[in-house]
Amino acid sequence: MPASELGEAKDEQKTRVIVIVIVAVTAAIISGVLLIAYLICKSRTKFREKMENNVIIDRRIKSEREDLELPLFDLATIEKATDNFSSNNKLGEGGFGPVYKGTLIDGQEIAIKRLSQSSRQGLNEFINEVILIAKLQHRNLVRLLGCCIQGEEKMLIYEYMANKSLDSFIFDQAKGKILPWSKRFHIINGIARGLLYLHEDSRLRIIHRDLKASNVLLDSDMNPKISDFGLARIFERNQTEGNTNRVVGTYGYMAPEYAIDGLFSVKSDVFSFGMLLLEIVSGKKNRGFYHPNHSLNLIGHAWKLWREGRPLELIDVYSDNSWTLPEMLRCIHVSLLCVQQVPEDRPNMSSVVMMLGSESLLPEPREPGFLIGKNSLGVDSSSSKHQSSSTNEISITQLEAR
Ligand SMILES: *[C@@H]1O[C@H](CO)[C@@H](O)[C@H](O)[C@H]1NC(C)=O
Ligand SMILES: *[C@@H]1O[C@H](CO)[C@@H](O)[C@H](O)[C@H]1NC(C)=O
Ligand SMILES: *[C@@H]1O[C@H](CO)[C@@H](O)[C@H](O)[C@H]1NC(C)=O
Ligand SMILES: *[C@@H]1O[C@H](CO)[C@@H](O)[C@H](O)[C@H]1NC(C)=O
Ligand SMILES: CC(=O)N[C@H]1CO[C@H](CO)[C@@H](O)[C@@H]1O
Repeated sequence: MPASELGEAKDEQKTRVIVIVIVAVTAAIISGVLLIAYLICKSRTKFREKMENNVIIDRRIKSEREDLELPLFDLATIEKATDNFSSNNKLGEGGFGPVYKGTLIDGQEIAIKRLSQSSRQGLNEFINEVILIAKLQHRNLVRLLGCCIQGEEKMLIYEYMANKSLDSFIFDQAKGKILPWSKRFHIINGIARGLLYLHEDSRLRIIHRDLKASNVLLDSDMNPKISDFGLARIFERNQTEGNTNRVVGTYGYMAPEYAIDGLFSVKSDVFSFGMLLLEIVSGKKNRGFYHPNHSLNLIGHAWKLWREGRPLELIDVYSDNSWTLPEMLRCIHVSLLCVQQVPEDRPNMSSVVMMLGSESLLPEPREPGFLIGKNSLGVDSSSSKHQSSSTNEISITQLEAR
């Protein structure tokens, strides 16, 4: 091969290498730029989505509010009423955030439920509560006065309940004593009528799903009002049963078919009502119930005493003679009917209200669900050792059922 040709070939090779290098470098730069642009775009979209979501939710709440003619409170008014959310005015923790007491300029007392800003789940419950409770009006349901939506702040404003929640009375040795039987019976009937309204008499059919002593509030005359509709569900008129993968509620009050299979219906609320009834009558908690002679929970204990024909041993809270035997026996009887294992066996709320108010003969209860206490979701029932029982009563909102 001649030298000149050889040189040409070498030059060609050089050019090729240069071209390849240039192409490679360009490609790398371009893809780098594209990648950066993509990342920026993505984070922007995410941010925008978040903002849009927020706007959509705010708009939704606002339109619901307008439909419902729910008054809007100014943030400054609320800050003033609660002394800037001072810890002195904090009443406790509700379903989706802290609850404060406030006093408006005109002297009216209010309770404010403030959505904690980190809680995504809380937002759903907040909206649920706005939509539901604003449509409901009954003297045994807590009344929503308005809401406050301003910037990041979202709050619901309720009438103030002077005597706090039912659990602070019935589970307290000292305060329990000042709650005579007549008041207890009044409270029981009020809760039953509130629940009946939710199930059958309102425009909607509503399953509360988290009925428990701490969700029953008492006004200054000790009238009971059901509160906390964050977990409630609306049913179609013709719907009888719902199913969920997310079992929410509170252990100790959940019906077995709900806790285990996620099936809820008016009858799972009836179970919770029966449980609550048993707690009001006995002054004891189902969860954390302890008896030296067996490992049954409160339902199991009541059932045992009932079958042995000595139901009145359930009761040791009344030092006075204010109670009337037939009423009390009837309440125990009705509560056992409500907590029966099979949902179809449980009475509906109209029957419950009727049974509580009459002296008609009641059917014999069948075996209740959840007789065994302490973590008894189908596990070892013969264990008789008493574990340190948790009296934690926070509603569970994140539990996966299956
Ligand atoms: C509440 O706090 C904010 C900021 O911390 C302050 O600007 C405002 O004046 C306070 N309002 C009252 C009523 O104290
Ligand atoms: C309830 O009724 C509506 C129409 O009125 C119907 O579309 C729906 O399928 C019914 N649901 C059930 C569970 O029967
Ligand atoms: C437990 O059983 C014993 C023996 O049967 C009995 O004497 C005692 O009263 C029971 N305890 C309670 C709290 O019922
Ligand atoms: C409630 O139960 C009673 C007795 O079983 C029944 O007659 C009545 O139709 C029921 N009410 C509703 C609304 O289902
Ligand atoms: C039993 C009980 O504590 N009742 C109280 C309910 O609230 C009113 C108003 O604050 C009090 O006057 C009652 O004593």
